[in-house]
Amino acid sequence: MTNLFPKNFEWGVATSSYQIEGAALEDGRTAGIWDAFCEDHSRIADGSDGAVACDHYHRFREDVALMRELGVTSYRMSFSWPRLFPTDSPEPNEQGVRFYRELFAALHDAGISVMATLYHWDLPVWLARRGGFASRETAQVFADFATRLFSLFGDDVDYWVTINEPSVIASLGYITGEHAPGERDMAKAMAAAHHLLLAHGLAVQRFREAGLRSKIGIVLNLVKYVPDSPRPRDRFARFKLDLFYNEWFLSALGEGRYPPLPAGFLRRAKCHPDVHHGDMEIIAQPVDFVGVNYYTRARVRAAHCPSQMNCVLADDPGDEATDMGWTIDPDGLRDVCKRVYRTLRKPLYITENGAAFDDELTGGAVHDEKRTDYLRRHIEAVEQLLLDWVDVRGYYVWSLLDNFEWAHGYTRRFGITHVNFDTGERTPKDSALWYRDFIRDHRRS
Ligand code: PNW
Repeated sequence: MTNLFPKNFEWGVATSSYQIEGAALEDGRTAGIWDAFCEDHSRIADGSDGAVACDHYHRFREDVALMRELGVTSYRMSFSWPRLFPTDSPEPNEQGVRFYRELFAALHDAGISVMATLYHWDLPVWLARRGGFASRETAQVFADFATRLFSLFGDDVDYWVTINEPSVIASLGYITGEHAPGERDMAKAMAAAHHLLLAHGLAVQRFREAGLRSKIGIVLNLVKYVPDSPRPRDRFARFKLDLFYNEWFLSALGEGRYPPLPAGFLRRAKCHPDVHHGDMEIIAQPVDFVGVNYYTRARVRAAHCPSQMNCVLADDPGDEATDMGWTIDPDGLRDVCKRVYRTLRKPLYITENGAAFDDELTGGAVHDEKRTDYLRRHIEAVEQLLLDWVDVRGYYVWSLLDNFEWAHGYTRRFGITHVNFDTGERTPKDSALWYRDFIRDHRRS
């Protein structure tokens, strides 16, 4: 069989700090905005939080061993900001630094490369008190944080990611309030989106100044939006969601400008972000790669809903969906990657792709055929992209482990490894065994 995957293609798995680490208040870590958000238990489906999660902080060696068994070539993780900088002092928390050093050493010994995200939603409460990303100052504080991490971990990291999914932070964190910090304010959402992009650009600038050999990029979540019907109002609704979730970020990063808006749109609502002279050049600074998180396509319909631009998501009857209610559409991965590649012209990594299903652990195994099928079909879409001359250089499954799925708590399982949240016990699911065999048959290094 032909193997289209190039040499050095990264086959990976992904996680994030708050979703797996636990040890929330141990070894000097202070609270982050997710710890604070979860204190109101009504916000999380099962009233849970990430205080223990997968206890990865204590079990990371076992988790690296799992990755070694899988034969992955790369691991995408994120740093916990409140673990590394529990207060606004520039001195890092030594115990936090030690944890990531030990993790990177273990990965290095296993021959696994590291993709490290600086910000995967774990904002310290001390910084949230100063306004978090709704405040412009946070972009500067983030740049200083990034600079310290570049000097602490330098080339232990192969790929740096500045920000994970600015569009999801802006929408779920600041429009719907489903995620921390739980705001419902369009003006704040637009400000946060701008400050997240600015933070990204400033960090890239600092990275170039540091002169590291590793690479840097950003991770975007792209959704393939389709209109619920060919009616003009549904097509306009689709256009609006696509504008704010996808095009806004692509245009800023690729062209150094926000897309033109339909007349009077945000300005009428006084929501357009306050863009200072020079901001857009900082934002559009060249990156080394772009990470694409892709899960689903979504149908959009016009409806009376002023807080959400009069757009709502419609059901996708008859189409298969995961337990998140997300429609399975592997072709959507092709569409969004082609679009990102066309606008940004940078090597792509699929930095997250995966599915939540209600798995059952029986007799020491999890027969998760649906997840295997999801992964197989999306990896086939990646092969198609290579045939379309799109420069895709890696694919990371979300996630290595079942973990704390934000507002859904532990009720949604994305892992290819089952986690028993009472005992912490890990069991590779059938999908993990399938992925292991697939990598064995396709890696070429
Ligand atoms: C991504 N949505 O988040 C995150 O990067 C992960 O931390 C998360 O676990 C994963 O996807 C699965 O949800 C998203 O509602 C969260 O559209 C929500 C949405 C999209 C992405």
